[in-house]
Amino acid sequence: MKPSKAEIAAQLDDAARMHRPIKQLSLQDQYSLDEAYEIQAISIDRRLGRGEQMTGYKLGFTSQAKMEQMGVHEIIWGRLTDAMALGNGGNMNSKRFIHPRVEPEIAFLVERDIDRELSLANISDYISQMAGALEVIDSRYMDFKFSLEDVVADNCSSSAYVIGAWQALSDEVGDIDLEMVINEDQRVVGNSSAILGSPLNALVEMSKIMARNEITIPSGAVLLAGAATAASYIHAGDEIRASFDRLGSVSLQVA
Ligand code: OOG
Ligand code: MG
Repeated sequence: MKPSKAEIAAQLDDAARMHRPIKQLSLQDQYSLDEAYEIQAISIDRRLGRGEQMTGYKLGFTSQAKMEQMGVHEIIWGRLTDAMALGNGGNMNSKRFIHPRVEPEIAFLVERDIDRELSLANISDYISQMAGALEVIDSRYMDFKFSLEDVVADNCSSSAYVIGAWQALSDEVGDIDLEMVINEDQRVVGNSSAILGSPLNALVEMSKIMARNEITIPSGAVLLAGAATAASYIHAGDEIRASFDRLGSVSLQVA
């Protein structure tokens, strides 16, 4: 019999907590995209039930590089909690992850509750700050392989994030050169324009998605616009630094 959404949510939540991957759902049973988002919501409720607090939302697959790397070609969204937040320059314990990957991101801080669809013209009434960021993604599926529905149910692989120093929001966010260096030998370069032409378009998209789902994004929430580049695997001992034009740098040590 096909497991219930609550059972799947528990499996995904346990996989994250025990750092033990599970088989892709879609190789066993079919779940619709709506069901996948319901599974995601239930799995986050489990986290909130353990005392975690929501900190924001993220988008995924907003750039060609990410879509091609993972073979998923639709924009997805997920939820962030305080247990995922790491300090800039801080450490992450790789033993608490399955097969973590890191990607440079641009983050935004919500200043006023977003309870409607935004347009490029009124974004700055709701969002006042931007920052460079790193996102650590860690699929709960074996071999980091998934379908669209699988990854949505798995809260879009969300597992940790690091935010750099906040700066005033500016239109220049649409043209920020960025580079991520791992141990001085692995280097990924990109530009924020790879994110739907500009991360500002990602914010408009995010507001539309949330309006459709009748979710108000509260002031104080952090939003991740999605990576401009492909993600890189990381391992104990790695040092990661992402540098952004105008936004400074963000770093993370893997212990
Ligand atoms: C899914 C998460 C995608 C992004 O920035 O595009 C994402 C994954 O790649 O595992 O976070
Ligand atoms: Mg991401």
